[in-house]
Amino acid sequence: MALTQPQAQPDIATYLVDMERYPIYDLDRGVGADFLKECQQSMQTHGWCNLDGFIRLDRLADLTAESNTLLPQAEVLTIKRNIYQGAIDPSLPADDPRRREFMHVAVQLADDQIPGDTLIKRLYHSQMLTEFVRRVQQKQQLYRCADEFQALNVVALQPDSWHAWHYDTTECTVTLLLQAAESGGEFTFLPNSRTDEAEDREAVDRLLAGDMSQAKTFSRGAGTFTLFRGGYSLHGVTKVEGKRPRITAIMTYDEQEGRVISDDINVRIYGKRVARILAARAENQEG
Ligand SMILES: O=C(O)CCC(=O)C(=O)O
Ligand SMILES: [Fe+2]
Repeated sequence: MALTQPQAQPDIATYLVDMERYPIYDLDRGVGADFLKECQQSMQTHGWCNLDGFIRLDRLADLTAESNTLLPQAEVLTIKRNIYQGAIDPSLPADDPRRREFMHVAVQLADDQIPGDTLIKRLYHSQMLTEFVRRVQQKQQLYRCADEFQALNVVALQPDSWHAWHYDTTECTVTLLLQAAESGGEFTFLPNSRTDEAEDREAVDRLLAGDMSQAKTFSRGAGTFTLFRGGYSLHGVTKVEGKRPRITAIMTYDEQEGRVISDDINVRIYGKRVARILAARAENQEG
């Protein structure tokens, strides 16, 4: 009887990503190494790396259809938050724009609502993709976020809604546009508008006052993969116009392995559904 060796599962990225344009399968040699260098330079020079058509057009439809199938189960999240998503410098005057709270309304699937066998979850879990993100961000170590709610999210912005200006709570999030708005819904940001020590207050003030002249925006078709430093770059999405919702997958990474987010923050973001899950768990542990 012939013995067959178990075949290693091919990485889902080789199926979904346009490897001719974006050869992420080998970042150490040839075209892959050249491409990586370009991405790193773009991060260093501009603070972003925008990869249009990252997902193969012939595969994108499946990815989008899958999100559209899951989204009816998603919660409508209504979150009031300031741009820092929390702590404000107490020395700021009461009318400072940095104290302002913005309303964020989105239909949002949390990680635990996205099954493990979906293409999007498999793509997020792809070692090849995580390694690519790590190398572009030039981190010694980079792990997918281990939080059961935050790790991977699918966010639909309905017509007339926008994603309020904010800094992410993790440094390097990646966004993959699955379905573009008919118009509007532009991802807009101030690359590296702050460091751990300081913030470009002039640029931030301008954006908060509605002046987008210093902000960066791209025309991004569905399938575009964008890397930036969301924890250090004030960003948001302009108002979605037309009839079609704008859908993005948000992939979260952290330099620390096993990073989870506090229950308080998760309840604040994800609301009653997550509050119920956590309360039921606490009860089980007591009982
Ligand atoms: O939808 C996008 O392109 C960005 C979303 C975002 O900034 C976030 O979820 O933190
Ligand atoms: Fe963000």
